[in-house]
Amino acid sequence: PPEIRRSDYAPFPWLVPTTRLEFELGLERTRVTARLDVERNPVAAVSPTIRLNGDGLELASLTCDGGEPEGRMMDGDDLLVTLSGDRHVLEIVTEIDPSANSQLMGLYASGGMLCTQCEAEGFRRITFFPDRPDVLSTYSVRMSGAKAQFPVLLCNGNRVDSGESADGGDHWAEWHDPWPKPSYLFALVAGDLVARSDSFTTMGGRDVELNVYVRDGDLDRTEHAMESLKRSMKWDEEVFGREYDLDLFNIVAVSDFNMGAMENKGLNIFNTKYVLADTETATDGDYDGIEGVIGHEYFHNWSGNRVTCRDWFQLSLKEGFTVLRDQLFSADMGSEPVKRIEDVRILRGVQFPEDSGPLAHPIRPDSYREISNFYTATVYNKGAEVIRMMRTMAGEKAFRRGTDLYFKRHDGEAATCEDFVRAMEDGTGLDLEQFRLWYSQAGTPKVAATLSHDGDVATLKLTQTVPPTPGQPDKKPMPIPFRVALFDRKAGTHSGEQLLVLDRASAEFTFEGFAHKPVLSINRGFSAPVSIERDVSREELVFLAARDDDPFARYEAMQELMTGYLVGSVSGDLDESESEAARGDIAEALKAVVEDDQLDDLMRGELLMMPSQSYIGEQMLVADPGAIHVAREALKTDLGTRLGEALHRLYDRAAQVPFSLDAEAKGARKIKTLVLSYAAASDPAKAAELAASQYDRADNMTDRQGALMVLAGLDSAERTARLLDFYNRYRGNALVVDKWFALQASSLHPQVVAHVEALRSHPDFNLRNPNRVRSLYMAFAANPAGFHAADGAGYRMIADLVLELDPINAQTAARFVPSLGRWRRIEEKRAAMMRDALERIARAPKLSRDTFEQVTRSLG
Ligand code: B3K
Ligand code: ZN
Repeated sequence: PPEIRRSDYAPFPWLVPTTRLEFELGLERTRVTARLDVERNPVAAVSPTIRLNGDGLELASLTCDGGEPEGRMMDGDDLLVTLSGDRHVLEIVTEIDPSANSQLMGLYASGGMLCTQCEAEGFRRITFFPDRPDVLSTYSVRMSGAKAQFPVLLCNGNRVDSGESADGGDHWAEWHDPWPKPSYLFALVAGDLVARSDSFTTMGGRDVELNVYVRDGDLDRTEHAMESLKRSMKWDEEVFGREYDLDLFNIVAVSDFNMGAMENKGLNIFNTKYVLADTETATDGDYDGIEGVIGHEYFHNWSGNRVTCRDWFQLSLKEGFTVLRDQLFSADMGSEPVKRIEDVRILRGVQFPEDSGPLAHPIRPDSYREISNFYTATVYNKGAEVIRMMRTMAGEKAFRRGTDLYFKRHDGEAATCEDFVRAMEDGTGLDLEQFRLWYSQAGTPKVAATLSHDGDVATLKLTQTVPPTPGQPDKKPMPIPFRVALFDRKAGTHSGEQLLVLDRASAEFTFEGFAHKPVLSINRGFSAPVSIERDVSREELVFLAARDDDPFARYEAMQELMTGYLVGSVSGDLDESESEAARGDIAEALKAVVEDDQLDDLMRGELLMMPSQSYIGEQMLVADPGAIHVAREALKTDLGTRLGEALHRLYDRAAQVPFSLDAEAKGARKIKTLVLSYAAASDPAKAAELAASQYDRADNMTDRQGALMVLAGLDSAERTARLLDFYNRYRGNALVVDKWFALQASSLHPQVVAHVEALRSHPDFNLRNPNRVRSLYMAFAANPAGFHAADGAGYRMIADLVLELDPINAQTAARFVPSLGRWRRIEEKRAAMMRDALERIARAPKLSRDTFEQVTRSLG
């Protein structure tokens, strides 16, 4: 497959002002008639042909201006038509079989209904079309089909007409979307659905009808989604001044979906996982996830749809910005510090490893073979961090001037990241010349920070290095904004936070008026997505963990205390007395957190959480997953033992809090399961008993799943009985059965590999349903104890899965490759087996473009 380059961009020679589509719907046979008005694009090079992209399509008929076109030919899957005039009407008929579409791109069948997924390049699986985001067109759609099978017919925009056939067997609907859009935002749904309906009045007084469509029987699990939608609409008006622009907003939940959801204009299509919730079946995390994704897709109406992307290299223009918008929304709806910590955990747990591995790429990539492979944590989450840094440097007010200008300037256009940065410069007054490096350079900057003290002057020396990444051996220094405070260690306070921007390889900053050496609090709020090596004593970390008034910095001090110890202990750098002293300090710091009555439980839970195995591995050049696992579990055992009583008191207190969805009750639930997991390491028998009782008494899914998660890792009688009970209780509810698979695949149980192998043959396992595949295998690939099993069985299992899944669903298959691609950072025995697994995939005779690209880059 060819490599597509950002530098090769050229405007499309043709405009398509209007598109009329007619769908004669059937699960096994759908006939699509497309009528395109095309005219020459005055700002593009003149071309004698028009390229209409296709992907596996059969052309049934083609006319140009009602007759035979002057010329036509196939170029691979694309159709080239000769056009000699300035304006033409093309009519294209294709026939497709949605039931055979297991890739879930284009028009496909899911549980008896029809739906679409067109981003990034799915529309070309429906009809021949210039399937690129810079071709904007106004769509009118007529859809018809059997009334009994497809009682509900939905499309983008507004429904303008409908009716039925003389015998009443078929019916039809006509839809018109007044907003010009690229083909990737097209959507259609036909099926037997019911809706929760509501309305929202916008700030300009427009009454918008809102519907959340689900399968019959799921209606009473849609309240939270609807409430989240209304909150999103209100928030975007208040915080970004963005108003909704149609009279109708529909959300449809489908159970077969490649990712979370899709922002199609006026017709968002969602994975059921991000719509359905009630307290019996959804955890607190599920509730938060729904609110965040509903917000994200809604916010795309402006950042994505009204202003879209010129080409797919600009993906972060809409995704990075929209992730930032959904993060700010969720922070406003709940606990801001806890949301920030969660977002940083995702960034460091997923994006940092990506940025330091073979798949590293800038947030605005320079080339790709398959664009689906670039819907990454780098484009999304690092992209959000980059925009967040501009907001930090500009301040909230000026940032809003920048976003207002961006929307005003580019409304109705297909824009670039450069357009965004320029609007930010013009709106805020910032000079972002050097800052643009954040768009072009990959790799996580490392910053060394040392604080010295002389007389009454403290000097902070900062030195940055941006590591080499594939294709980018040499890097330039980037501007890195640090929120910093210097604490007086006696008073325990500081005299104000400052923003320092490190924009050279190395710089010194001085601070006067310190009789004693202060304690440095740096990268407060995680103001820059970098990793910091600071010269800090354990005593200072204990101080910050207890006293820092920035919640993130406090969390960070706690993490650093534990990470420092674990890295030292795995590398054999600590002797017994140093180890003992470190563990003692960690335990004291945790105890202070347990007993600090100023803390709410949601935040307390963050401070008590151990760093993840992958985060610890990331701190080492070459990691031994087995050794890290052992060290981490040993620390958990030690802490659980030392803090036993304090933790159990905390548990008993939390257990008194009755169920509700408010922050206090959510915090109590978080604490309970956290205490159980420490107990599982220090006193497994007691933990099993406590977890079993939490499970049995649970009146909500958070408590039940938390208890079962702990039990799943223990070899006890309680385990088997509760796992069986859970399955029997919820069989038939796909989203909960997904949890049942995931709990077992992510467990600490020594037999986890065998468990996953057995679950593969379970009658409820289904390779065609991405949620089910992810629930078993993504959970497993993220479970270091299983995936990194010393004999390589975990690697072989993932390679087998990729090979089997690739012909069925390439996008989902390719998402499993990066876990094996980490081999260079893993000790040599395992690394060799990981490479073997990758090579075995690479040797397969017919790989998808998706998997081929990921495997080649991972081996390269
Ligand atoms: N824009 C879609 C992602 C589409 C992924 C296609 N492989 C969802 C989102 O980010 O909101
Ligand atoms: Zn998005």
